[in-house]
Amino acid sequence: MARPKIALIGGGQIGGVLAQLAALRELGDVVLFDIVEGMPQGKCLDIAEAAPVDGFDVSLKGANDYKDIAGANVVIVTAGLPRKPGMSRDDLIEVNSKIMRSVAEGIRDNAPDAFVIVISNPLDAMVTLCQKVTGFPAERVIGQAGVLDSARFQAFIAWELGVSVKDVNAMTLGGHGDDMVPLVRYASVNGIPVMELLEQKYGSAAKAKEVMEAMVKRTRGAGGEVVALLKTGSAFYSPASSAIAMAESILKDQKRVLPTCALLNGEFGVKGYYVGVPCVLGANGVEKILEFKLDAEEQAMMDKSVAAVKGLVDSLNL
Ligand code: A3D
Repeated sequence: MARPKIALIGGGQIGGVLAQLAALRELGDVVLFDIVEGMPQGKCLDIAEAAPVDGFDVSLKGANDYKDIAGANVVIVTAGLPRKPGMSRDDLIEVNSKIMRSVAEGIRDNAPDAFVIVISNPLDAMVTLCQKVTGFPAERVIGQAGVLDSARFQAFIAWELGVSVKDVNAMTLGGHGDDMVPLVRYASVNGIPVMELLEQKYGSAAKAKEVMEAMVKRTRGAGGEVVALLKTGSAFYSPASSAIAMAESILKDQKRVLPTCALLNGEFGVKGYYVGVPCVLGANGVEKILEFKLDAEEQAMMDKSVAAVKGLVDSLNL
């Protein structure tokens, strides 16, 4: 039986880590595509030569021709420019939408049965464009942002409370921008509300609220925090890990509930736009969108985040 095939479009910072993680986890054979000649081939050779040390049995191939992605089960897209200090994700729309159009055509014409996970920014707009150009059903075209935004929120909570990241549950909804919605009410340590634990730690509800607000703010600006430190690009280890978790859930039909940028059809009061929401990801892609009641404050934050997404997506005139 043939191994699954994973095509990575964009062989830059995130693409390279994606290739290595996919190989280390033996998710399938990897094709790393980029327009730069030699670079994806070099990265693949480098990773493949670590196989005897790490002990993985998959093949890795660098490519500059879309024909090489034929038969891919999952395609992960990172083609496009990352931001530099002082830039917002939205500043990338003009240059990255041109790139995304050509990438989506390449996927449509060469891997018509693939599931597509987009990472390129501005995320919500790039997923929308990718789905429109490929014409693939929406359950097969999704975006990675929420897994990472949620992981950052979870990490900050774990560090604050001095507990394992494995026991923290927390999620962000909405667009992948400064208005994203970290859900405080549902943040827990193995089911124990985080707010209750903060109150115990600090002895007052007011201080607990202040500490949580700081973590929410840090989560919203977490991408920018890394950009400011790196100076030459944006986060790449954590976005790669996040997209691999989504790909793995689809390839292994795990049915994990992961915050996913998915096309909504009335859920959370949104119709016809891609926005981050919890989804069941399995062998059929987005198998279910898990809708639940937001309180008035959460809904207001969600509406604000969705308005920002709509403004950007509408500017593409699709
Ligand atoms: P980078 O290291 O620059 O890699 C991008 C790659 O895309 C480069 O190797 C380019 O050669 C390649 N490329 C450019 N044009 C094309 C094309 N037409 N076809 C194929 N490949 C092309 O960037 P990166 O890997 O750090 O980031 C990639 C994207 O992910 C950027 O848009 C970032 O903003 C975005 N990003 C998203 C998140 C999310 O969580 C959503 C996080 C971090 C970065």
